[in-house]
Amino acid sequence: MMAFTGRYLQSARDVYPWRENMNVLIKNGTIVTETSIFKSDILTDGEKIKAVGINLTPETADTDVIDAAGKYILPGAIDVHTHLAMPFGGTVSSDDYFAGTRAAACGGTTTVFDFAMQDFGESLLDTVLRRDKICAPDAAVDYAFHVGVKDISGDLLNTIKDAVDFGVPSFKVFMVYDFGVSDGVFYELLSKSKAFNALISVHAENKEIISFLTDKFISEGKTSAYYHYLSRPEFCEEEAVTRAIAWAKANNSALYIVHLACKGGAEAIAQAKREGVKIFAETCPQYLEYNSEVYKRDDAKNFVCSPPMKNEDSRQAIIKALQSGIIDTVATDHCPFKLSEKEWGKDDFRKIPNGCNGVENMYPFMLSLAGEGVISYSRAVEVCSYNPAKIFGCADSKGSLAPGKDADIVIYDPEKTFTVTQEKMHSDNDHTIWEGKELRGYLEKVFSRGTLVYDNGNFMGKRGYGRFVKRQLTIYD
Ligand code: DUC
Ligand code: ZN
Ligand code: ZN
Repeated sequence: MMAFTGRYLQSARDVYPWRENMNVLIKNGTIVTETSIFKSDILTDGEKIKAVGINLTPETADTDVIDAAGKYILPGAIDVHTHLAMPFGGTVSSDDYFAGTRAAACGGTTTVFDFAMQDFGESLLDTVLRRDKICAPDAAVDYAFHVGVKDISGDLLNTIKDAVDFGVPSFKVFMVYDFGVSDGVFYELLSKSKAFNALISVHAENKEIISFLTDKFISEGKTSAYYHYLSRPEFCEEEAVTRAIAWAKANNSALYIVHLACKGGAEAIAQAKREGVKIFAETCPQYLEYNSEVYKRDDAKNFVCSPPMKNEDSRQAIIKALQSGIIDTVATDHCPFKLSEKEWGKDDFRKIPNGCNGVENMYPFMLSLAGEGVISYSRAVEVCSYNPAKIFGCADSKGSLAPGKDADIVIYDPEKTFTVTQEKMHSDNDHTIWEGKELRGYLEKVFSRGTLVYDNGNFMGKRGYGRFVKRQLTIYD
C-alpha cells in the first residue's frame, strides 16, 4: 500500500462530529460516467471536485484518503420528481423536507427536485419563495423546484419570467386531479415556454375517462384497489400522452413527460422523437419492477399511485424504452403515505391517498439492474444523474464527475448484496413498496458537495445543509 500524507479514513466515525466540505482523495476506484468506465482516483477540494486522474496524491495534511479498490465511483443521483410534505388526498405526504432529503442522501441521491404548488392567484415566483421558506431550513441535500402551475390568468402568465430569472425554469401541469389545468391553459403554456426559456412537463392521463370509469365501478360495487388500476387503464395514459405530444408539435415546443408507465405512450414518444420533436420522457423504478398484478395483493393499497402500475406488456415496453434511449430520465414520484392513511380506502379505492415511496431506492435499484445486465452502469448514471442535470439546467455543477463540478460522489460496492426492509430505510414513512427486494450491489458512502452524508447504513448528514440549486435551461441552445 502506498504511503499517504493524508489521514486514512476507515469510517465516518473518524471524522465525527460534523465536518463540512472535506478534502477527500478516493484512490483506486472505477469511475462510471454516462459514456465510459475507467480506473481513476478522484480528489475533492472543499465543495468541488479538484482532479480526476491516476496516481493522485493528497495535497493537504487534512485530506482524508479512501481506498476504493473494487468499488465504483459515481456521480450522486438527481431525483427530479418528488412530492415532499405535499397536501394531497386528504392528508400530507409523510416525508417532510428533512426526512425526504435524509432518505435521498442514504440512497445516493444528492439533489432532489420538489414541486412548489401554486395557489390560485399567486405569482409563480411567490410560489417558489413560499416553498423555499419552508424547505430551506430542513433540506439535508441540495434541492430544486419545479412549479406546479394552476393559474395563468391575467398577468400571472408573465410571472414565469420571474421564476425563470430566480433559477426555476421548469413548470408542471396536471391533466388530472381537481387542480389540473384545462387543455387551453396547457396549450398556452406550451406556446410561450420557449420564449421564456422554460420547460413544461406534464402528468398525462385522461381525466374525463377516469372519472367515468371510477363512477361506473363504484356504482357496480367494485371498490377494491384493483379498480384503481382498471379506472386508469393503458389507453387513458396513452391518449393523454399522444394529445400532449400533438400540442408540443403544434407549438414547436419542448415537452417533458413525467412518470411514463404504458406501452402506447412509449411508442408515441418514440415516434415523436423520430420526427425530431423535442420530447423528454421519464419513468420511475416502480413501473420497471411491478405490474398491475400488485393490485391483487393483500397490501394492494400501498401500491396505489397515479398513473398505476400497468400490465406486463407495458412493463416490458418501458424496460425496452429505457434500454433503447426512448426514456431520458428515471425519477421516483416519491409521495409516501402512512399505512393508516392508505387504509382509508379499504372499502373504496377512491379514498386511498395516491403515492408511493422511492427516493432512497431509485439509485440502488437502477444500479442493481445494471449489475443484472438489464442496462449498463453508464446508462444508470445517464438516466439518474447526467440527463436530469442536462435537461433541467444544472449540468454546470451537477450530474458528472469532472473538475469544477460539485463533489456529489457515491462510492458503490457492486459485490455487496442488500435486501430492502423498512427498518433499514431513512424515510419517516412506516412501510416501503420495496420491502424484501434483493439488490445486487449497494452504496457505501455518499458525499454531498464534499461532505459525507451517508456511510454504510448510517445517515451522516445534517438538517439545513442542503442548498437551493439555481438553474438555467440549455435545451433550446
Ligand atoms: N401521483 C401520485 O401517485 N402521487 C402524487 C401525485 C401524482 O401525480
Ligand atoms: Zn403525477
Ligand atoms: Zn408526481
